[in-house]
Amino acid sequence: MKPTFYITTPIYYVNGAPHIGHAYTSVAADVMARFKRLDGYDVFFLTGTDEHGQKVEQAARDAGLDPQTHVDRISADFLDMTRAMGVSNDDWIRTTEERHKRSCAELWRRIAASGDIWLGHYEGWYAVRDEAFYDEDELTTQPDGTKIAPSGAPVAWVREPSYFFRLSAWQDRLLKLYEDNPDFIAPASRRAEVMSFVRGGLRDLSVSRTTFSWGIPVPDAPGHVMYVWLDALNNYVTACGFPDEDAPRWRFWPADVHFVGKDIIRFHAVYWPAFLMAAGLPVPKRVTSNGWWLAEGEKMSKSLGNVIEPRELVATYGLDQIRYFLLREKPFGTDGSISHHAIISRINVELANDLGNLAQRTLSLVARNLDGVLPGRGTGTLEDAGLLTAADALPALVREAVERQTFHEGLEEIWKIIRAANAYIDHQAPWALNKTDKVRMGTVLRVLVDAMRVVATLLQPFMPTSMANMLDQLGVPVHARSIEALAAPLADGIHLPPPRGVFPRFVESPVAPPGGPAA
Ligand code: ME8
Repeated sequence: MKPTFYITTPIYYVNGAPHIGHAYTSVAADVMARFKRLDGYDVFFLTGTDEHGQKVEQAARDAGLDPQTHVDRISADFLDMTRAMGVSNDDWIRTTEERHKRSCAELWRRIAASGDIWLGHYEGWYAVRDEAFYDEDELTTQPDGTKIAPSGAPVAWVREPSYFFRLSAWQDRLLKLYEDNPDFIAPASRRAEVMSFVRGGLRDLSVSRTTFSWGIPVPDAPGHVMYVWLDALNNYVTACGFPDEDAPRWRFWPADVHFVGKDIIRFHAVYWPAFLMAAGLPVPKRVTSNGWWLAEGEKMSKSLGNVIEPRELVATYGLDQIRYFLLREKPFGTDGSISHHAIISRINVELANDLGNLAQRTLSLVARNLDGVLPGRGTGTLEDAGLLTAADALPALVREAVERQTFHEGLEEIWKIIRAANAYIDHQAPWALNKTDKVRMGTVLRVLVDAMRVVATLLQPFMPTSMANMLDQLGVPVHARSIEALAAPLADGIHLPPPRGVFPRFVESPVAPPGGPAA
């Protein structure tokens, strides 16, 4: 039986249109899901939409729609974005679904049964934009006297009856969880932040609201709806069939990794494990957080009009090109900037030149000088062995990078081999060998095909369509494209199809691309 692997994205609020930040977290999680499948795991990959709470209710009101019509519409738009980004999720969860309401009611009952829920009054600051409570000392006073949260969201004073979760009782057990599991929170800088937050002491958390109704009712408590974060986090167990622990999907719980943005690490690394422990359920193994994308160096905002629409980027540059750019341009955990200039440079230098030309040069020589017949390796030289040994070492390096979410380093390792293969072909000059030593030419071309096969196999999770195309051209059968299959060599003498370019150069048209002209 294959080992299981459960991977999730945040479920996105349906208060506005999807932007590149949402697409990014989903694509990064998708790369890991696809890599794990390629590496022999039984993967369950979940994404979806977060549809309750005051913020969504307000967005519906602003749109002049009843909440259900509004959430149906925006959720469909997020699903469309998810498809457009090539995300290979196995399920699409919406928190307005019946299965989720049932699951939340049961989670609530279990936490209440453990004695960790009490009824009181909440009085304090709340930011609807973040759907989060803040302490006075976390806020900044603006010149006009209003207060804002660390995220920049405006806060308002609320006072209402509320149920509380006894978070204060979980401080030591949370700290023990972080200490016993150093990989639970990534990257390390976020882990340190969370640990210092928890060491600073935890206050009980308000987990129900009474001043609006767009939420999941608290069992046996008329007028109370669940705090949207309790509802939202629970999506991860709902999709595994909770509370039915005989459900086939329950085998995936606990999650192996939750992908989240750096803005929501506290909810996932503090509240979520505490809720689960209180309910007597196992906690996830890892919460990994991504940094922020800026648009041409600036924070994206509706008021600045610089919000990047992922589907427009894909229409302009191509899906695989954008997926590659997002994973290559910045380290996963840190902030980075999207600019048209940077996208074009990655496409033209790394995809079209380094990788595209390598394939084209090699495969057109096989087609032209060997009638498309894949030669055997023959007797190798030290240089051949150097390239092949480096290529053989690649799967382990990329696997490690994916496991740590250092995707850019994994890609850099792959590009080291691509650059080495380009240096090799220049030095061996197989085009010249065609006249002087045809046998040697065959060996050189075979070494190149074998190195490119490793590269294309490992790049599949990043650029699925282009790499399927490249593997077709390299003569790799569809059933032999896993990492394990690399151990078995391609048969000598097979016929390779005529080569076609995989990555065209991006030539700027006189019309400016969406989002303005290239910088
Ligand atoms: O927080 N750069 O949903 P949300 C990179 N519903 N990533 C970004 C980004 C940016 N500029 N902007 C957003 C919520 N993201 C809750 C989650 S989970 C149980 C509930 C990504 O629609 C990032 O992953 O505000 C962030 O965490 C997520 O979008 C927030 O999406």
